[in-house]
Amino acid sequence: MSRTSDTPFRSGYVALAGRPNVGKSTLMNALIAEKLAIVSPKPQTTRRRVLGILNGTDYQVILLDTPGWLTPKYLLQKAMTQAVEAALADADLVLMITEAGVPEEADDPVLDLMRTVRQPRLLAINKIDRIEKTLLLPQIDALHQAALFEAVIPISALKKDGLDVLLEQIRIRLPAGEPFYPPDMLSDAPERFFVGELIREQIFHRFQDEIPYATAVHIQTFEENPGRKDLIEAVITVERDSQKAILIGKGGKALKEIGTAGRAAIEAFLERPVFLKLVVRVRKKWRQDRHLLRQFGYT
Ligand SMILES: Nc1nc2c(ncn2[C@@H]2O[C@H](COP(=O)(O)OP(=O)(O)OP(=O)(O)O)[C@@H](O)[C@H]2O)c(=O)[nH]1
Ligand SMILES: [Mg+2]
Repeated sequence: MSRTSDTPFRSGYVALAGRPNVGKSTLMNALIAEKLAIVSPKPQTTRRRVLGILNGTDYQVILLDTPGWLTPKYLLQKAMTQAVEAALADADLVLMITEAGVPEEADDPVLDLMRTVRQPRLLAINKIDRIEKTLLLPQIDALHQAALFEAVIPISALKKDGLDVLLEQIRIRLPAGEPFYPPDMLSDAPERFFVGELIREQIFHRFQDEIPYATAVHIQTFEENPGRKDLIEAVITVERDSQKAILIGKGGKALKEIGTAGRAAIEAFLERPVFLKLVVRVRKKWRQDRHLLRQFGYT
C-alpha cells in the first residue's frame, strides 16, 4: 500500500438511498463485485441496511444499502424508513439513486429527504441501458436544477456502465483517514443474516401478490460441523394459513423448490456445502408486532 502525502488514504461511509426498485442493491453488489444484497424485480426487497466494504489501494468505501424510501403503512415499513434515516445519519456522503426515464416530480419524497441531509450528496441515474441517451438529457438537467447534488452520474448497475466514474466521484469526497475495517472483511453482518436473505430472495422471485411482503425468514439453527456439512434450519414466517399452504405447495413441491434453489445460493455464498431445513409457520400480523420485528432483526 504505497502512497504519498499528497494522496492520503481515504475512508468513509456512503449511504445509498432512493425509491424502491431503482437498483440500489444491484449497484452495491456491482461496486463490491460480490452478491451481498438480495435483488428482485419487486419493490421493497431490501428491509434492513446492508453494509458492504470496498477496498482500493488508497481508499476504503463502506457502502450502506438501504430499503427503498416510502411512506410507511405498517410497523415493518416504519422500521424500514428508520433504517434509511439511520444510514443517512451515519454517512460521510449520500448517494441518491434514481431511474433513467422516470423523471422526479418537484415534490419527490426522496428529493425532500435529500434536502434534510447535511452531508455532500451525489446522484446516480441508474438503468441508462433502458433508454436512449437523448431522452436522458432533460432528466439530468432537471436534477441539476434541484441544486442538491455535487455531481450527477448516469450509470447502469446491471451492465456495470459508468461505475468507474461514480466510484471516482465518491472517492475524492471521502474524508482522509485510516480504513475502518480490515481488508478481508466484506460486511459487518453475520453469515446467518445473508443465509436468511438468500432464502427470502427465492420467495420474492417465485411468489406474487402479498406473499413476499408477508414473509420473514429467520435462522433458528446454524451448526458448523467440522468434517460434515453445516446444518441450517430456517423458519419462514407468513401471516395466514392460506399463504403457508401456497408456500408449501402440493405435496410440498413449492417448499422443496425454495429449498433446492436457496441451498445452491447459500452454498455459492458460503463456499461450502450445507444441509438446509425449512419450516413454515404462521404468525398473524407479524409485520405489526414489535417483538417479532425485533426477533427477525428488523428493529
Ligand atoms: N435494466 C436495468 N435493470 C436494473 C439495473 N439495476 C437494477 N435493475 C433491476 O431493477 C430491479 C430492482 O433492483 P434492486 O437492486 O433490487 O433495487 P432496489 O433499489 O435495491 O430495490 P428495493 O430494495 O426494493 O428498494 C431488479 O430487477 C434489477 O435487476 C440497471 O442498471 N438496468
Ligand atoms: Mg434493495
